[in-house]
Amino acid sequence: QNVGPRARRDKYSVLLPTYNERENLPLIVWLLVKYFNESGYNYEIIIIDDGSPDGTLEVAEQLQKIYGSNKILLRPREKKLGLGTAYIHGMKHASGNFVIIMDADLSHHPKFIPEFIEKQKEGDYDLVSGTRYRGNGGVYGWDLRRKLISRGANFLSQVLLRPGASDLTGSFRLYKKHVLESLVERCVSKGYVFQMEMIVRARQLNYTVGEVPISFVDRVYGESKLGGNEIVSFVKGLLTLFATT
Ligand SMILES: Nc1nc2c(ncn2[C@@H]2O[C@H](COP(=O)(O)OP(=O)(O)OP(=O)(O)O)[C@@H](O)[C@H]2O)c(=O)[nH]1
Ligand SMILES: *[C@@H]1O[C@H](CO)[C@@H](O)[C@H](O)[C@H]1NC(C)=O
Ligand SMILES: *[C@@H]1O[C@H](CO)[C@@H](O)[C@H](O)[C@H]1NC(C)=O
Ligand SMILES: [Mg+2]
Repeated sequence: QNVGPRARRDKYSVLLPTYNERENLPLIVWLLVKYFNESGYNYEIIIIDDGSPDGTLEVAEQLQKIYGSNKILLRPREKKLGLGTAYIHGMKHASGNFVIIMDADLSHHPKFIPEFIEKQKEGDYDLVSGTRYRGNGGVYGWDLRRKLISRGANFLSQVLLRPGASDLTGSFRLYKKHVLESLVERCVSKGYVFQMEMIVRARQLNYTVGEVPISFVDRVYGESKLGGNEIVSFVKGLLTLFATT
């Protein structure tokens, strides 16, 4: 399906940043392999582990043995240096002309990837963003507090930034590689604000954005960590973006 000459040349590099994802990694990789295999697109999976104390890297090495070192690339770093720089680090090693960014904790289901790819081709979009706030999109497993925070953050950002995309803080996205490179160069924020800045800068640079509704599922394994500090730094980051764009 959909494997014309153009599609055959395209390659999708999936960046999987991990920190303590030992329980989640085997399943996410298996699902990625399954959906790529079924849809016939060329791909590689780049795992960027930041010295997880739970042995995530050892699990990744096992997976590399199972699926092959042309499909699973390991680009670990010594210690936890943060998500933003993990993407940059992974991107440098990506050989695809498209890059897919997603979480490794099963919050983002690989079944949506073929939809991202088809959407991208449909409008030759520069980036395709997964959205929890349109169509069949949604969130599962969050308590009311977290839903309200997320909605509130998104609403406030929509009002202040008018970014032309419905989900600003989501991190399940597909980029043309050169577009990702040019955006990353310009983005200075950290944490959730980083994802938002990427979309805002994309709009400034007149990049085209496609959207695919996704269901986001809260992590089952591992620690969740949204606290007061994250909220404060999000609001600070949002206001900084508002002031500087
Ligand atoms: N390499 C690397 N990966 C990270 C780092 N921090 C988080 N990650 C990974 O980035 C992805 C998203 O982080 P999460 O901790 O799930 O962030 P979140 O979804 O906002 O929050 P919860 O799932 O509720 O904890 C996951 O795959 C993490 O393992 C980091 O410092 N370095
Ligand atoms: C991938 O697909 C091929 C044929 O389409 C099949 O033979 C193979 O078993 C599949 N591999 C996986 C891991 O699903
Ligand atoms: C984006 O498009 C607008 C309107 O067409 C134009 O004024 C602006 O210069 C463009 N920006 C860039 C970076 O190309
Ligand atoms: Mg998560």
